[in-house]
Amino acid sequence: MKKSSLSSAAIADNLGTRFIGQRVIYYPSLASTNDAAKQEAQQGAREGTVVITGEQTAGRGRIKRAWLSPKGSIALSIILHPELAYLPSLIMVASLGVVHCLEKVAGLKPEIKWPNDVLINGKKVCGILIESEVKGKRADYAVIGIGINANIKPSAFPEIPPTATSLSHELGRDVSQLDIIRCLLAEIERFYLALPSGDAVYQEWRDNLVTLGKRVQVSSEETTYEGIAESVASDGSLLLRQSDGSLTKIVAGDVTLRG
Ligand code: BT5
Repeated sequence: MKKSSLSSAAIADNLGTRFIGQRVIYYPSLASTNDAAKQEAQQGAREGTVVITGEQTAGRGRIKRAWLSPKGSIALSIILHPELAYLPSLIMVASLGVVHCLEKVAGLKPEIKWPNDVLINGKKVCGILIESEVKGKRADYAVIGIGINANIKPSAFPEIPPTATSLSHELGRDVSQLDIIRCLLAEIERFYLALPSGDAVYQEWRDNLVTLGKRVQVSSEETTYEGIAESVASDGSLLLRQSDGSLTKIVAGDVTLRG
């Protein structure tokens, strides 16, 4: 069965990328691929190295939240050495990579919810966690961590909220994790390589955001804002029009759609 055929060789074989996925480190089980990738990066792993696992036992979301990745999920992290200026664009690269690969491989119509979720039919199927180490004017490394609910039944896990879905739940059948992973690595490299050529990645990301034009509530650190999600800036921040007419720039937060 295809889903049990995950291995470093199966993922990297004839992948056709320049660097992403040319080296793949596969573990059947791991605490967190982001933690392992950060360790690899600190030890000088080359750009494009991918750490991937069959299940995470301590997967992480943002701000110390847990991310559940039972067997049947996809959990991987990609090590990059981007220029500092490209760090804010990595969330765009990753989200668009996920959207394109789920369209191509699974025939689904995913949408991006600001700042780091990919949804299918309004439910979260993928979370993205980007972590980086900056030394002076240089990004020492960045790690793009991606978790996709592939062949799992979200309702079987009390820790996964009812706002989540999975690919198998949406399709009514299991998907090939290998096909999704290989496509994902190629798509992410394509968008990453497009960054120096201008605004195309930002524009496509903005145009795929389900959040824009909607009335939303945004919880950001200790403040909660409400208003219309008017646009996003090219640094990835959300521009929220509040009822007094003011425009607030929000760098990070959690969005709830209102009505
Ligand atoms: C995220 O955080 O959505 C980022 C998740 C990134 C996971 C990847 S997997 C590979 C790499 N290695 C890691 O250790 N992490 C990355 P956030 O927006 O903070 O969402 C976290 C919240 O999502 C949790 O508080 C739960 O409510 C919910 N959640 C947990 N597991 C989920 C799942 N499998 N599907 C949907 N929602 C989930």
